[in-house]
Amino acid sequence: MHRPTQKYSRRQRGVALITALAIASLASLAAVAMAHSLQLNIRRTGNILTADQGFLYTLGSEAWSRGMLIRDLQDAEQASYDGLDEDWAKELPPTPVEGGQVQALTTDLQARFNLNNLYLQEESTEQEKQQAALQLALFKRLLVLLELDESIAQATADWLDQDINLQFPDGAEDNEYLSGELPYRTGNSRMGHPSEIRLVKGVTDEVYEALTPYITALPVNTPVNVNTTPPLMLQAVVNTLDEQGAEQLQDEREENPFKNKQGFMDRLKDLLDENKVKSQDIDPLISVTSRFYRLETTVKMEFVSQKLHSTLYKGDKDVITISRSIGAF
Ligand SMILES: [Ca+2]
Ligand SMILES: [Ca+2]
Repeated sequence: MHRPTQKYSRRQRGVALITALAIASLASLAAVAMAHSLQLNIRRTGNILTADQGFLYTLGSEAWSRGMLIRDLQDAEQASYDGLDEDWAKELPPTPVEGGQVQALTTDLQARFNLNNLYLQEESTEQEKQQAALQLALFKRLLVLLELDESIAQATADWLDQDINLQFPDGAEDNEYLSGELPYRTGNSRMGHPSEIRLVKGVTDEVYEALTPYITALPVNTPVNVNTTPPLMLQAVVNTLDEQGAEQLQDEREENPFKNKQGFMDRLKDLLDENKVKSQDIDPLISVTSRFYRLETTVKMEFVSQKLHSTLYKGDKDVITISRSIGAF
């Protein structure tokens, strides 16, 4: 009677041992999985905290840029013109901060062509239409200088204007876009971001890439600041100015920025034949001061880097942020 019991007992002990081993291995597997998930959670939380810290640094950079522009406003001489010799235009080189580094640069958005200068309402006056025509001619010249198709200028004007009448000969209205594979209509209003031009007829990725450094989309019409704009844009503004002349003006303004529009026109008349300077066509396109600025801040932290673009508006008494975007644009 004892033998079979012993046999069963041994067998049971074997089963119990295997069960115990299986439980132990399952428990260790679960422990490893839990530890792994805990580590991931710790890293994830760490990244969120670092990203938050980085974002706070970008806001700090914005306050720094704003402070520079406010100081510019408060000083009578600095307020009279805006040029690249001023404090706001100086880059903040990579600067160590707790947990990483910050780099920032404020640039003048009025160094660029404002696409929204082409915007026309149905009730626009004759004078506004004439101004828009001058802006259209400027945009065409910019496209030609960049070796791009100048018909993009008229298609952009049609995209922006409120009517659906085709401009002759290169315009494009709803019919052009509704017949595409992915149909859409024209904006018929000011652009919120210059990348909207990618929807306009003829604007490929390559075209957009070439245009990007030269265009902006601001909420009101703006002239080009001749103190900050690149030489190519100076040539687009003054159609009789060649590359050499534009570079000469760029060199001269480094030491002696233009303090008023007349100073620029006088210098142009010295540089070019006086008959070649059509003041009435150039004057409405230019300024020596700017209201809109772009701040690009790069924050590099351990495991996390981020870029913030802020658009700042300098009013008569204060400077405010009108938009922010995180990422490449
Ligand atoms: Ca200034
Ligand atoms: Ca239209």
